[in-house]
Amino acid sequence: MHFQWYPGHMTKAKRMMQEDMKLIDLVIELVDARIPLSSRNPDIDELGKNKSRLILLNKSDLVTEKSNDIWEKYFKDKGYYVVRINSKNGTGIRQIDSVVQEACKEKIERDRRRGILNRPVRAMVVGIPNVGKSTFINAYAKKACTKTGNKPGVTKGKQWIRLNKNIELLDTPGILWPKFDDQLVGMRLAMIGSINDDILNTTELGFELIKFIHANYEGLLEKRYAIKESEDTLDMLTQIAISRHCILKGNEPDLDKAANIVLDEFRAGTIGKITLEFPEQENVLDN
Ligand SMILES: Nc1nc2c(ncn2[C@@H]2O[C@H](COP(=O)(O)OP(=O)(O)OP(=O)(O)O)[C@@H](O)[C@H]2O)c(=O)[nH]1
Ligand SMILES: [Mg+2]
Repeated sequence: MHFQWYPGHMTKAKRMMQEDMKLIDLVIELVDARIPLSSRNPDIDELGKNKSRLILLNKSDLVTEKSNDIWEKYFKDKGYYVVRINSKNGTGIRQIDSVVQEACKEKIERDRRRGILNRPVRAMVVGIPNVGKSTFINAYAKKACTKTGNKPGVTKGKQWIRLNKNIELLDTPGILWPKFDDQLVGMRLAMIGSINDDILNTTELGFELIKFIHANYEGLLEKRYAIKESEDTLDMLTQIAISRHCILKGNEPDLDKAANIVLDEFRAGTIGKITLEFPEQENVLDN
C-alpha cells in the first residue's frame, strides 16, 4: 500500500500560516488522541517557535484514560501545555482558559510592564484535516461567540472571535498536512479516516487494523463480532464477514465489506477504546 500527498496545497497553506503566525501569541494545536504523533506535522514547531504552545488531545473520548495520561505526560515533558478534550460534547473545554493564561503568562507580564493592560491573548487553532478544528472552535466559542469583525490595519482583515476578555481566536484554523515519509504514519492516518478512502485499499487497511487490535487489545474483536481470535488474521476477517452476513454470490465471504465494517466501527469507537500508537518506551497494553 502506498500513500501520497499533493505538495501544491502544502506550500500555500504553509505560507498562509506563516503570515497568520505574525498576528498571534499562542498556537493551539489539535492532535488526534488515537495517534498523537502521526497526526502532527513537525513543521509546526518551526512555524510556531517563539509562540506559546498548547496541544489539545482531541477525540480523547475514543481512547482510554491511561492512554491520555501517557500522551499528556509525553507532551508536557517536552514543554507543551496540554489539555485533553472531547470537542463533540465539550468535555475538557472549560479547563482551557486557565491553561491559556498560564501558557501566556510571560506575554501577559511583559504587557503589564509596558503598561498595556487587558490586551487579550491572540490564538490560532491548527491541525491536520479532520482532526476536529471546526468542532473545537464551535465548542470553545459557544458561550462568547462575538465575532470582532474586521480591524483593518491591526489584523489585516482577519476575523477574530472574542472568546472572553482574555482571549481572541482567529476564526480560520490553519491546516497542516500530515507527513507521509513514513508508511506506518500513512497507515495510521488512513485507519482513523484522515485520508480519503477512495485512494486506499480498504481491505488491506482493515486487515492490518484487525491484526493490530488482536495483538494489542486482545478480546475486543471477539466481544464485538463473536469470533474466535487467533494469529490468523485472514481467518478472523473471514469470521467477521460470516458473523455480519457479508456473503457474496457462490457463498463466498465478502472480505472487502467486512474490512470496511471494521474500519467504520473502529472510527466510530464502537469496537472499544483503541490507541494506535504510543511513545516507544511506554507499555501499551495494560489499560
Ligand atoms: N468522537 C469525537 N469526534 C470528534 C471530536 N471532535 C470532532 N469530532 C468529529 O471529527 C470529524 C471532523 O471534525 P471537524 O471539526 O470537521 O474537523 P476539521 O479539523 O475542521 O476538518 P477540516 O475542516 O476538514 O480540516 C467530525 O465528524 C466531528 O464530529 C471529538 O472530540 N470526539
Ligand atoms: Mg473544518
